Order: sequence, then C-alpha cells, then structure tokens
Amino acid sequence: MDEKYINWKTEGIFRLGSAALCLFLLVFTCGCGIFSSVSVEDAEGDGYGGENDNLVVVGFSQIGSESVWRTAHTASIQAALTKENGYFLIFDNARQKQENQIKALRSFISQRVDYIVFSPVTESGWDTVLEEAKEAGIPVILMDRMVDVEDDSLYTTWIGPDTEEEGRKAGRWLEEYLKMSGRQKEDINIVVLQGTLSSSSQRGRSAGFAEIANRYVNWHILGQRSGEFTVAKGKEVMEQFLEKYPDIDVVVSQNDDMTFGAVEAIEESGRKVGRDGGIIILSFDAVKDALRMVETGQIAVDVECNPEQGEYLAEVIGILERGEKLEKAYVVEEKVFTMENVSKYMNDRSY
Ligand code: GZL
Repeated sequence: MDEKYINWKTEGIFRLGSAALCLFLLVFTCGCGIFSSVSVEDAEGDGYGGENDNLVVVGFSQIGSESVWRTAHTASIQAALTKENGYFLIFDNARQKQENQIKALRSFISQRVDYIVFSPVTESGWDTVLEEAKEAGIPVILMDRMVDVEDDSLYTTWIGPDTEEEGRKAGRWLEEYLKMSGRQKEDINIVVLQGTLSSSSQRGRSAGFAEIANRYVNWHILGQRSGEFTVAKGKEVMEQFLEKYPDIDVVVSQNDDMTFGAVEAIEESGRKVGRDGGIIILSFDAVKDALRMVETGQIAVDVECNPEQGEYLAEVIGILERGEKLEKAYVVEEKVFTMENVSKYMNDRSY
C-alpha cells in the first residue's frame, strides 16, 4: 500500500478526545445515553428514518471487546459520532469473528448507510464484501487494523497505528537497555506472546521487533505463540513457556492484557519480573493499569498504541462530506513509556 502517512498533531484532538471520552463515560454511567447508536438488528427493524434524516449514518463493525484497549477504541468512536455531532451510529460487536463482521457489513450495505467503518479482525478475506460495498457506492473507512487486498480502491482510507514501528520501538528499547546494562554480548532468551494471528497488529509488531532482533546473533527467540490479546490466554501461554524454557530473559507481549496474564503466571511460578534480575517485560498499548506497572518497574517498557481515534474519524468524514482531498492513510501519534518518563503522563490518560 503506497500510502502518504499524515501524522496529525494530536495535541488538540487528543485533549478533545479525552474530554469527549470522559463525557461519554459520565453520561453513559448515568444512563441518559446521548447516542443514536443502535445495533444492526434494531436499525434493520424500524430503521433510522424520520427525524434522523439529516444525520450522517455510519455503520461501524468493531472486532469485539477482547481488551482494555478495544473498549477504549469503541468508546472513542461512540463519543465522537453522537447525534449531537450530526451522526446516526449503527454499532456491531463481531465478537472476534470475521463472519460476523462480513454479516454486519452486508447489513450496512442493505441499509444504504452513508459510511461503513470497520476494524478488520484479520487481514485477508475481505475482497468480496468490499466489492459489494464499492458497487453500492458506500465509502469504507478502515480503523485500527488493515486489510490485505490487491485493489486498494476497495477502501477509501485507513486510520490507525504504525504497528511495525511499534515493534521496532520495542526492539530499539531492548537494544539500548542491554547496552546500558553491559549485557549486549550476553545470550538473551526471548519469548513472544503474539496477538491475534494474521491481524495486522500482530504481523506489524512481530515484523518490527524481528527487524531489530535479527541484527543480534545473541538474541534468541525461543518461542512465539498467540495469546489472542486476552489476559486468560496470555497467562496460559506464558505458563507453557515457563514450563518449556527455564531461562527466559525477556518477554515481548503484544498487548497489555496478555502482559497482565503473563506477569501473573511468572510471579505464580516463583520468578520475578523487572530490570533488577527479573524477567524483562516489553509490552504494547500503554493502558493506564499497565503504565502503573511501568511506574513500579514490573513492565520495563510499554509502547503506546493510541485507541483514541474517534476524533480522527470525525475529521475524515468531514473531509469526505465536504468533498475535499483525502489521504489514503492517517497514522495516529504514539509514545514510548518507561520508568524514566511515565509519571508525567499518568494524569493525561483517559483509558
Ligand atoms: C492494535 C489493536 C490491538 C491492541 C489490542 O492496533 O488492534 O487489538 O493492541 C487489541 O489490545 O485487542
């Protein structure tokens, strides 16, 4: 994909995003929902005509609710696409199944929504349904994860993280740490908890980290297995790794939820985590509970993956509504958190 990456300054959007997200959480908990967000079934039932005629109708197929990050991602989009902001949001939770996403996309097409938005659970298998959306003249906006299609006219644009760069950032941190601690010549035994296999996030983080790891003959990736981005599976796989590899030095865990499970497994096995003689944990997402573990030293580095993409989506729809020039890709900005810098960001975190 020959994309022009645009790094929108997220200062303004980020602050707005956080405020919108806090509003969402406040309103949602008091039960006075402000969303026109309905499920696919409800929308197919009585539709959204009448008083909603002047709203921009968006069908959004979300992967599921497998992680803290995913919940924040969903909240960010629901907080941006409110009725007050001029949207009618039809939301579907696919529960990690591609067939549920394809069903939802077909439902959005039959309801003639104005825009289809989805985060593809895995990269392949989308050509047919995207052809159908193209035939129906409905723009498709990809969010978070990417599809692998021959013809990139099958989607209008993509908003998300550069997960390959995230993988490189983790590798570069480890490189630097080993140098600073005089261990750059030591044999380093590494295991990798992969995210959902064949998702662009898993493939990107794996490729980016491997690009750095392949420079060092003394870095040994002993095993890589999918923890499916969840706490439970992450713990289960970590227990298997501990059983099989008695001398693990580093765990690369491709999201914080798997990290929570992995740290539990490591500590239950009697081993420690941390830079002072424990297993070094490299994690991704940078959700608040994980950043607290960076502050305590249990997680050595957490590479941010920014889920607050709702404001970016609203900006992109605005560009399309105004018929202005649109880029093929919009990359969200992301930081790297370590014990040295994390505290100054803790109050900013809304997820
Ligand atoms: C990343 C996103 C991943 C997160 C996980 O772009 O797709 O999915 O890292 C989430 O927490 O489940």
